[in-house]
Amino acid sequence: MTRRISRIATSAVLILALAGCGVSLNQTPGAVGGGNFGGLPTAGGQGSEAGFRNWVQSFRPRALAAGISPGTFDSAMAGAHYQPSIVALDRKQSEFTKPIWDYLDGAIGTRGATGRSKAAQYASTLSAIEARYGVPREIVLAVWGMESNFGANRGNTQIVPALATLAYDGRRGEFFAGELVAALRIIQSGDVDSAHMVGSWAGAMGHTQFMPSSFLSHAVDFNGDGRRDIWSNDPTDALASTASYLRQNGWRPGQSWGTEVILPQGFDFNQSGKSVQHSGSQWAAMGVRTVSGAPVPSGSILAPAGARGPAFLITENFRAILKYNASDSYALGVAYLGEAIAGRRGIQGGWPRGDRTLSNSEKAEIQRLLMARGFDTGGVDGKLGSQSTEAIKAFQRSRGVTPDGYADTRLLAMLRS
Ligand SMILES: [Ca+2]
Repeated sequence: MTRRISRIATSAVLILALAGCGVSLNQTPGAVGGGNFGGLPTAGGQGSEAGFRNWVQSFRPRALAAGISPGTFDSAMAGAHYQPSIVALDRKQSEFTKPIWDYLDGAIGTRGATGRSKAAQYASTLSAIEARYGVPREIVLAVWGMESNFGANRGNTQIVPALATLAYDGRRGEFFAGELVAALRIIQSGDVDSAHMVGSWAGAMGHTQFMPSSFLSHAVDFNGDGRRDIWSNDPTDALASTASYLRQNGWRPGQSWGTEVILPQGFDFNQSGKSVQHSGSQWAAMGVRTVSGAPVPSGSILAPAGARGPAFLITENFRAILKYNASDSYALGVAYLGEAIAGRRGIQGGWPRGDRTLSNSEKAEIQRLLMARGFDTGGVDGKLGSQSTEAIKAFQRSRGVTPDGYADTRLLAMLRS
């Protein structure tokens, strides 16, 4: 048996809940684009235009020290104003997130058909991308579908003012200050000017919603016109940049993301979760089989709705998708939108659709009660990530119930008693 701590669980990721997008998470990739920006006079939710202008001036020397020219900084910031509406979006916390089955229904929906028509429209481009990066077209198309509905929702928020507002606001100021420097670096490189650098309110840009730091690390000029252009109507550079991103984050050509599996009666759920990996033959020896009857690949078992829902055997390629966005739901959305685009079957197992959705305050209560009992969830934020799941499994083991890590009303009742 091999057992290791998932790189995903330990990597520093920033998860931005997108307003109105259920469990959809913004992407996490890349190194923050420069230096230590701590100590700036941030607004702490009490922002004003005057305070913003002061912040911009105090930020200027740091941007220049990071290699941004005075001309680039001053012209990009000249039209930037404080945007309270963006701060409001950043602070908006919905009390309910969709259960994974509703999220996947919404994420996939009719996009399989759209994806197939895009596959036909961009067939030669996608062939060239596959040949260069080894990422299959249905995965690249699925990321495009998930991120911007195939370019329909690329966002038209001015990125520099948005990032400057979020950096000044300060709730996650360090992160956004780094992304602002990365955005200025992109403008300085000539790929786009500040007026055309648009995207979503939290800084994700273009067809496949790259954060500026990810753009700097992974964007490519695939059509050879001299600019890395992920913004214009032609998706070529954005799709190639996405494939480049996945390849550089561990995508293995010729392998799949994984497959749905059927677990044997009495499966030991201590073996589930991304921190446990086995070879395909080891899984087969434990009685795990694929729904298709194909050989079981090597990897980890993921059972997002616990013992009463479907199970998946995920490979390194699934982990590469998680580098794009560290949410199991998101990665399954990409995987199964890809299956739909490729004309393959969807998820065969049934979800526990009758389960009542826990509110975020109930999830936070679960975390608090686990912490009080000595099971470390890594904090109380109402979001049940990898560490919370491990804490739930440890609690379930201590109570002698199936340690599937699934949080439902029964778990909450057990913790309250
Ligand atoms: Ca180009």
